[in-house]
Amino acid sequence: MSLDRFKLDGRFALVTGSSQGIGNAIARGLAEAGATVVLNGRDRAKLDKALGALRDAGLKVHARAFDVSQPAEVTAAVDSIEQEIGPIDILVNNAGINRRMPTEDFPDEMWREVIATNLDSAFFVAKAVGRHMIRRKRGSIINICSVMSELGRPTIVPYAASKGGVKMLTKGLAADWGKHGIRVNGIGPGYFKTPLNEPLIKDQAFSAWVASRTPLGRWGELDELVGAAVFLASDASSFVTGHILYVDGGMTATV
Ligand code: GCO
Repeated sequence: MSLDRFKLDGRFALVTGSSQGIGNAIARGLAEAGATVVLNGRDRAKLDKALGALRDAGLKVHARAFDVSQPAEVTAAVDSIEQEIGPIDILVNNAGINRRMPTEDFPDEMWREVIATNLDSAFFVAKAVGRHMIRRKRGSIINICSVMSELGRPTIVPYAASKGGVKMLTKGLAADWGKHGIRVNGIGPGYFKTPLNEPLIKDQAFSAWVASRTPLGRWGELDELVGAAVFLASDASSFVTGHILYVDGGMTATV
């Protein structure tokens, strides 16, 4: 039955930055497809709230608070998850922040914060999880890119640079780890209603621009990302690696 290929029963998934927004929606979707999911975030209170909500929905979830931009914390947390919860079959590198300011005013420390949270973290977590996946000769890694992996927009130059890097990290890891049976793909969200975009959603002119610039004529809803995540996490995409799947209402396909 072809739909069986989308099932994740018996699989373990780690989703970074999954207390809210895109990460939380994807974590819920992978759990609903049968996976045991480990949530991650830096804020323990937010993480516990997210854990409770998914457990109340009857889903198999755990939580681990660690800072994905700190390699030592990442290695310790990943090894602990592998020992105490299960082998990580699926990694979703989602953790990310955005800061908006003209480049000439952008503080150097804020550049470092954006690159560390969005790009360094994906490398550190992929490496820590990848070592275990290599031993098992299997795994699926999904890096959350962005339409900004392809396009520039004023005031978010560091964010776009970080997401361009995540796109090429995805293709590089696909090249490096295909021989180990590990698939590495990306999802490139368009404009979704998330806490990260709160200021933009409230800006009526900007929100109208998003609708006019998007062929489907609207912002995306978070559950519209779940299908792409389950596809790339599951055997339904067993011969897909190095691919960036844009879930953007057509924004990157058009001017
Ligand atoms: C912005 C937004 C975008 C989107 C998203 C698109 O400031 O333009 O935050 O970056 O949220 O990244 O993929």
